[in-house]
Amino acid sequence: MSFPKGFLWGGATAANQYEGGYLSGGKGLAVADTLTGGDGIHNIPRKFIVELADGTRATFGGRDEIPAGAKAIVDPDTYYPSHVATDFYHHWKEDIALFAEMGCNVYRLSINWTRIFPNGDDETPNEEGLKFYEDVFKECHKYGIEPLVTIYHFDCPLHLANEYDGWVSRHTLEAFERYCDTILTRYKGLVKYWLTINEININTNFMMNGVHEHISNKQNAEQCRWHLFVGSAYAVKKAHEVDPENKVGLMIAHGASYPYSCNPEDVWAEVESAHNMKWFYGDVQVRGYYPAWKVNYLKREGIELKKEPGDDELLREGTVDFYSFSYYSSQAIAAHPEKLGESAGNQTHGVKNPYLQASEWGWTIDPLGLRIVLNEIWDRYQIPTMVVENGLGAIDKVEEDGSINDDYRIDYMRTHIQTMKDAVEIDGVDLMGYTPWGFIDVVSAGTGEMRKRYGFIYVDMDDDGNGDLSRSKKKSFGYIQKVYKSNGEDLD
Ligand code: BGP
Repeated sequence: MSFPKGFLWGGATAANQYEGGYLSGGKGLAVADTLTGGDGIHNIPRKFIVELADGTRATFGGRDEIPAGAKAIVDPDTYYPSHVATDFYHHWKEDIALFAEMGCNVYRLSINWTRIFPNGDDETPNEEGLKFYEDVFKECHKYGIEPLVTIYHFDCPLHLANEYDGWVSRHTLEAFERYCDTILTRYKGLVKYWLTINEININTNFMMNGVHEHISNKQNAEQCRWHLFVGSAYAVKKAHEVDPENKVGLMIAHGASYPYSCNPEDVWAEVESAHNMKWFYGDVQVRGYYPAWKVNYLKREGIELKKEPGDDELLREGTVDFYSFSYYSSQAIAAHPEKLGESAGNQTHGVKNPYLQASEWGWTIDPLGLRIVLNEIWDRYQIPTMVVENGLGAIDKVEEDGSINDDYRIDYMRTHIQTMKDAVEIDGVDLMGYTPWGFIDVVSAGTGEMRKRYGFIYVDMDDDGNGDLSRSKKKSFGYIQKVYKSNGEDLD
């Protein structure tokens, strides 16, 4: 047997892309609730409507820099995909039953911070929100499904973003610590697997972390990262104090990256890119301190992190139990990319890899890259690892008879699970589990689209909010069920 007994098989979602019920049960607004839809295939970004300091309104792209003092708003005449999303809030029992039928023994979900603290920094938590997740976790246990909970997944409370510049501010970190105290205590015994900050390496911008000036102001970007690291370490330490049985992982977008050629300049460009995009975040959260190159960079740039006494110690004490990551694609990195074409992905922009095909959204499809990444993580850190996101975003066609024949998705899953298996069986990597992304259709984080679907379960909802939200099984549902029920032995 290649996958160990008790291997965690399941799927992953995030509250802001799945839950809906954006103001139900006492929930407050998060930044994600102010993000419109976009169109990824045609490169039209998601947008924010903001009120500027002088009271006028303006629209910005999701990844743009937003001027200091601007406040994102919900415009009554605009469609916001997260408001209903695919409505887990009203379908959770039905959905969890489907996850069980699929053969899942783990379900990765995130808690929406603003369901617990509507403004992020309220004095007391919202009991209705706490109760909602308690019921969800109990329902999971009914079926022998272990919840794996992401504490923070792209859902900075809007109040903290608008009034405090999000994670640039110590105030946001302190509010986050209170939020951690509350959920870790409340769900003791119900949740034992936790992830701290989703894709901590992805961005420091307003969309992810409520930061206005994150490009022109490097100090802001670095201060935001510092607070995220301290917050993550706090969560780990607290989780261990609350219950020594708790196991806590980091969460990094960890695609594979290759030098474009054997020209040492390309090789060095890849080393630098991997440092910046991946290893910095892993090193801090696994080893507990900033690597030398980063310390030197901060000095060179004249950036001085604002720290409080005890922060450095906390970073060392709050190192993670396992290395969990998302894997979708790979990048080829060149020293002189301007001479070559570009390829897209969720991590960084590289250049086109002539050996690989890409998805409709331009994300390269590279199953062997997953084995490479699993090996590099295991070789570097020697702690258990887990693939907590992986999958293919594609346009699905519903046939006359209601069936969805997503063989392209089955191919993607089969080839990726095979390389995971090789990593375990041949390379000896300590892999704990696998939770493919959006195993039920959810709103795309990057583009706000519904048509970019990852699920094995289809949800009737389109890009404009039309659909009855009914659930149906795609062909891939049967495939993944067979894989899970055979503990990864039957991949044909
Ligand atoms: C990761 C996020 C997820 C998710 C996924 C797919 O970056 O953690 O939230 O959405 O990528 O990306 P997208 O939805 O943009 O296709």
